Amino acid sequence: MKQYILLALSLSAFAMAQAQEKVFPYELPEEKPNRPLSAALERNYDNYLGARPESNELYTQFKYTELKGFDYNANDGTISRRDPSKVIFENGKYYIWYTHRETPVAPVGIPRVEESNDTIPSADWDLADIFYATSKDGFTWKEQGVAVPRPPKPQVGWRSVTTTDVLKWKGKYYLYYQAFSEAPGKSGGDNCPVAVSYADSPDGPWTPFNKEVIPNGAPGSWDQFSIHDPYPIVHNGKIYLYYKSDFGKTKTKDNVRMHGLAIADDPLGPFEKHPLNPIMNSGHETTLFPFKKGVAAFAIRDGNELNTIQYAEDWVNFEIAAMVELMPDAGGPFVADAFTDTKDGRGITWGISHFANPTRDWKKNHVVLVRFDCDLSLDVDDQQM
Ligand code: AAL
Repeated sequence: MKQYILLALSLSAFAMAQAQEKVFPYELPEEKPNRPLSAALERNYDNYLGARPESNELYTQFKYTELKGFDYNANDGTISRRDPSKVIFENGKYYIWYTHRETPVAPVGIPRVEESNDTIPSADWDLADIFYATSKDGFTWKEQGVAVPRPPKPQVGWRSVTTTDVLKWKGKYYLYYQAFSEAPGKSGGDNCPVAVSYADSPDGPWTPFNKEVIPNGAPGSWDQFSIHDPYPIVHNGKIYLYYKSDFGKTKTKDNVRMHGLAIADDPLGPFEKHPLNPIMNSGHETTLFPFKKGVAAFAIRDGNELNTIQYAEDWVNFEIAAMVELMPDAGGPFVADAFTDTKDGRGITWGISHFANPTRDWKKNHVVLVRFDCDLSLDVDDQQM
């Protein structure tokens, strides 16, 4: 009799557990449950690429590693390297291009126009040239020197050329960059259009096109003060160049940053700004890569949707795909399929980014390049990071 009672009790406990599991499962189901859901749970299934961060292909954590091979004058602030391009692999090695400043003193504050002159920079990216470096393994780099120097006055960019990114198109190479014809901050914002130089080899020599290739917007438009962080990718047989601009009266006040898109059939233009610009409501520097049919973008540091990775299947209308932390500043990823016009982007696992003011001393203010690793590849499994 006692045995029957025990059996009955354990059967009913089992049945209760089963029933409960249907309502409060211990494992979060990957598929959307077929029952009324709270707004938060609806969103969890409708808005993200996976029900848990671990199953969301655009979720990752980031790991950082110091680079070897760069000399920073004992980090005294007189040498800065920042805003790296995406990484490309050519001639058996990796290449990056970046902003290189070497000045007698560091810029104090961001930006300090009153104290700047022909040799004292107003900002970390003032009085800079575009340098490049190569590496066999992505950790140890050899600085190869200048790729694009600032041109003589009054050519566009005579004051500073910065924040470059690379395009490979029909066997030629193109570097797009911010071209300053006055010290950053002088007219409030950065006030720079985009210029371009081209070469037959990633080792140069680079020929400047000597014209603005993407001009600032008309007065009153969202991108009237600057076209920052130009970032080209090949899509649908065209050049999709993403960029960032600042709305705001000054560099430090009321500033809102968003992303825009300009499209061209030819690397030297004309570039047509997308009618839906701005196409991302957040983000600082531009980091994007083909992903499946669409494009994925980092929303770094600024805006309502900061610290997210976003996805646009049509390359224009971005949605939040994942929330992340400790994102790379100014990330320049190694994007193997950036220029192949892929319809099945494979994602990224590493790149170069920057850390600002590593000594935490404004008198030694400068920026250093670092490596980041992440797990945003469709070909590499989670365990490899
Ligand atoms: C960066 C970029 C652009 C800005 C400045 C230098 O991180 O957004 O390049 O002009 O800051």
